[in-house]
Order: sequence, then C-alpha cells, then structure tokens
Amino acid sequence: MDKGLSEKEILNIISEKTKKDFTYDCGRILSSMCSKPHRLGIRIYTECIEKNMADPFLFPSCSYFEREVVEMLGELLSSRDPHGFMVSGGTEANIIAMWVALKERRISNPEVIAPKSAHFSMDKASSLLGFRLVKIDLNHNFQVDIGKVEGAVTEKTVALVGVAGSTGLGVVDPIPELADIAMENNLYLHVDAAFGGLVLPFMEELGYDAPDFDFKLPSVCSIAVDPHKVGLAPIPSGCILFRDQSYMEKTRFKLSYKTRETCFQNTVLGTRPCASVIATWAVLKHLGREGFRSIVSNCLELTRFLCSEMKKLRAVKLVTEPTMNIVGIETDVDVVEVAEQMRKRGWGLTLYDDYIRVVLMPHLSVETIKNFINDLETVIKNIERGVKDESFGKCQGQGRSC
Ligand code: 0PR
Repeated sequence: MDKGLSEKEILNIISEKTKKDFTYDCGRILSSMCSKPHRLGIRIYTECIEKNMADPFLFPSCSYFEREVVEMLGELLSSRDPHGFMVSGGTEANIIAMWVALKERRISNPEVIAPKSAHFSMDKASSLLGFRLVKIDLNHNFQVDIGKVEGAVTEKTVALVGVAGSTGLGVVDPIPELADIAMENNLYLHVDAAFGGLVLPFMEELGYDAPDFDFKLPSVCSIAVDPHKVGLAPIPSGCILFRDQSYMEKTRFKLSYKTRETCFQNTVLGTRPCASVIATWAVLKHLGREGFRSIVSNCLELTRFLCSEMKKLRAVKLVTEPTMNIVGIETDVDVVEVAEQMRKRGWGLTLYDDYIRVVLMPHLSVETIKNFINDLETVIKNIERGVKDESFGKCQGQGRSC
C-alpha cells in the first residue's frame, strides 16, 4: 500500500468492522469477567499512552505508580510488606509465579499440583516452563479434593496452586488446607485470585462469608490478582504479588544499558504499558475501599436476584450455589442450543464446560437480568416445543446501537 487512507476512510472501516462487537454500555454482556473501565481510568490511560515501563530513564514515574499499586493490592490481600509487579493479566502472573517456584527448587522433571478447575494459563505455564501439571479432581463443591492433593505430592512436587474464584463458577479452593500441605512438605503455594482478589476482601468487609485465601495464611507465597476484572482498570492490568522480596529476585534480568544505577526487569514482557498501571493507580485511589465495597455489594445483590429468579424457573438449575458473583446455569434442554438462541437474541453469553456462565459485573442491572430471564424462559419453551425462534437475527449488531 503506497498511498495511505484518509482518516475518514480509516474511521469508516473501523466503524463497519466493529459493528457487531458488543460494548459493555449495551448492558447485554453476561459472559465477561471484565467490564467497562472506570471513566477516570480511561482518561488517564489515554493521557499516559506513550509511557513505557521498560524505560525507567525516560519515564521515572512508572516505578512509583507500580510500587504504589503493588502496595495497595498487597495491603488489601493482608500483606504487611508487599512485593510484586504489574503485569498484563492473570496469565502472565501465573506464568511468573510458576517460573519463581521452579527457580526456588531446582530439580529435574518438576511437577506442579493444581485443581482441574485451574485456568488454562497453567497449561501454558507448564508448556513454556517444562513442568508436569498434575491436575486434581474436584469434590462435590467444585473445590480441589484435598485428600487427592495430599496423595499426589511426590519428591518431584515443587508447587501447589489453589484458585480463589474459579473461571467457571467463582469457587474458592480450601486454601488453608492447601497451605497446611505446603507447609508440611515445604512447597511453594501460589493462589490464583485473578478474579476473586478484588471481590473476596470486600465480601468480608460487607459481612458475607468469605473464605481465607490470602497472605494471612503464612505459607501462601504468591497471589495473582487482576485489576482489569472487577477492578475496573483498563486492559492490560494484572498483578503478581509475593510474600517475600527474595522471590522477586528469581526472575531478575539486568537491563543492558550503561547507567550509574543498575536497572532490572522481572516480568515476561519487555516494553510494557505504563498507561494501564497509572490508570489502575488512579481508579484504586479514587474509589477507595468504600467505592469497591459498593461495587462488590451491587454485584452480589444482582447475583442473589438472578439466583432467586432462576430457582423459580422450570427446566433450569444452578450448577452450585455461587460463592461470589459468578453463576453457572444448567438447562434440561440442549444447553448449546439455548446459548446459541440467546446469542441470536443479542445476549453476550458463552458456555463454560456444559453450563452457561453468567458473571454479574458492574455494567449489569436488575432490568437487564429480568430481560435475560424472560428471554431464557422463551428460548427454552421454544426449544421444548420445536418452535423456530422468530426473533432470529433481530438483535445482531447490537453492540453500538443499544
Ligand atoms: N486465572 C483465572 C482464575 C481467570 O479466570 C483468568 C481469566 C486468568 C487467570 C487469566 O487472566 P487473563 O485473561 O487476564 O490473562 N479468565 C477469563 C476467562 O477465561 C478471561 C476473560 C475475561 C475472557 C473476559 C473473556 C472475557 O470477556 O473467562
């Protein structure tokens, strides 16, 4: 392409191509663990777009904001002396945690024990870092089966992983029991709280039952937590937190520039955005614990509303009582067909395993949930009666227009 397109042409193409994308503003996204970022976060993100975390010489403020976010998140997760890094999300945080765990205990053919419900980023970590991922069955509460974890520990085991807010159902593994096993066997314990890390602490403050999962437990070595999920920060915003400074040094690489003070990088990425780090800082500072309590409270109220309405419906049942704002829904009729029909009616829905996963995020309202339930009832009835759905395609491309 020799001659470039005009701005107008470019904008037209983008507008055309993104027509069918959903927007959080349209209020019909039920499947996502992300939400529309807070308006202050969006503003800061745009203003700081050129800042690069990898260049402390040009952008010395980056490390200040990173440090502050790590301190705020660490304090929230019961650390008295927080250490860690801002990363691109839960995937990178989990990879770094496993990288550190392997460096902690250098043995051949290492194994890591994780629940079957662990996010697939653990499979990526296993493939990248060359450890065997031993996946453990879940108990009837969809938590990792502790007896089976104990039975799986061998001399090759380097780490245990627990999930605090599983991707499918928001279930929290029995982290205190995992912590005991880690302590007895001198193992590294990583908690993937990518989703739950910014929900559970506020649940506790709101008086809900919130299981222990964080640095309160002495053998938790690291925690992944994602501000770009319930934290309302712009993507990419993840964080890996460590109990101890020494863990940070395991993935330390010296920058190859000649300077008076030595600089290091510890994360997977080289050039990496600082805009999302400063935006995260801004959103956390602006909302404060009070703001987050109110967001989490609303999400949990919506969850309660959805569940009570679901229980009134025929041909539908909850996979399990939700721990937090994630609900799994099973249907008596073919769930793949249900999800397909709901998508045709303009709902942003996905299946997880063999159920519909609804994540009750801040962009949703009681009104949306009522509409969702009405549509779900109609879709199920239509499938039962073999009626072709008349509203087929009506809501396609709703992303911008809703
Ligand atoms: N750990 C857990 C427990 C997760 O649920 C996820 C993401 C990760 C780690 C990885 O985080 P990153 O994707 O930030 O690297 N789980 C979501 C999921 O698989 C990711 C997502 C979010 C997908 C929003 C779609 C979407 O619209 O559902």
